[in-house]
Amino acid sequence: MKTKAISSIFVLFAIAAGMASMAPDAFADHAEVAIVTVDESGFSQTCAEAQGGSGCYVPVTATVDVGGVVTMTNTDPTGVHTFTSGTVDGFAPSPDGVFDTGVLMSGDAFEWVPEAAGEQPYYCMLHTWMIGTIIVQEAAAEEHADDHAAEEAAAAEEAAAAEEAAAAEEAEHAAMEHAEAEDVELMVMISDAQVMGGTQIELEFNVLHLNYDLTATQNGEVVFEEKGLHSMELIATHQIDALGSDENPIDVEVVSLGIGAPGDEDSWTGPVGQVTTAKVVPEFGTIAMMVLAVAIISIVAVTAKSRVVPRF
Ligand SMILES: [Cu+2]
Repeated sequence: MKTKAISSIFVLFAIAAGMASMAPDAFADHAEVAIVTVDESGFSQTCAEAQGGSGCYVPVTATVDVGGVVTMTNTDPTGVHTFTSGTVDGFAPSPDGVFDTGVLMSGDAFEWVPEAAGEQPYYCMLHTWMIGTIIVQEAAAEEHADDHAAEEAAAAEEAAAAEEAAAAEEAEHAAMEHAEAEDVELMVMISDAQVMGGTQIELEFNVLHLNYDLTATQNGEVVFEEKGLHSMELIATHQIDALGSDENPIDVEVVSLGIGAPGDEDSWTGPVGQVTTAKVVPEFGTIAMMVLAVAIISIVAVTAKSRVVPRF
């Protein structure tokens, strides 16, 4: 009786151990991978594998599934970099056009969803010693490798099923990416001050490198209009040659165009067309004091779905 109990515990343990050892292989997947840049890789080539380093991108070889998401982030606080698909021969780059992050400021990121299996080399346009490789594999390739070896006949059928699953997963990822893009929350705070017979508008953003249009109207007349503005910093100021009052308030409108380097619209991220408005009605305090009348009436986010969310 005692022996039986002990042996059944042993059997249970053996089963559990067997399952545990199988688990990592069965569930190994590469739906997402993050690649970052090495600090100061723009100043020194010591990170380059050719110079005996471990690579200027980390990981220097990344693996991802077809339909997975590769997030490329410039984490180097000292410089700008790109992740540009293609190869470099000495200093002569050959971009292949599969992806290009464009110039990423420190802290900026870019997402790429690979569509085909294979090895994808990439480099930094600005520092050609920075090179890396992304290995794109069929989704669940590791899982199926053993099955194929065991039974050749079932291989074709299985591959078709895997392809179907990969396509479904890809669609799912695409949908997810879309949802994420929509969920980027952009906040613009508008404040104003009376300066030298005009009004200084201060915009405070929660993101760096916002591109935007700024328009100010008074009594239906445009008193300020600039399109395609870019803010490197979290704060931007603009001078308007008009004064707001209770009777004649100035309506300020900021429309977001996207986040990213100016002139590189294709790689811009973030909400486009988000509108933030404010009414400027300066209140005068004591003499010679600059009064910051923060007149944030409403911040209205307009997404692609026309979802209207009032914010303060
Ligand atoms: Cu670089």
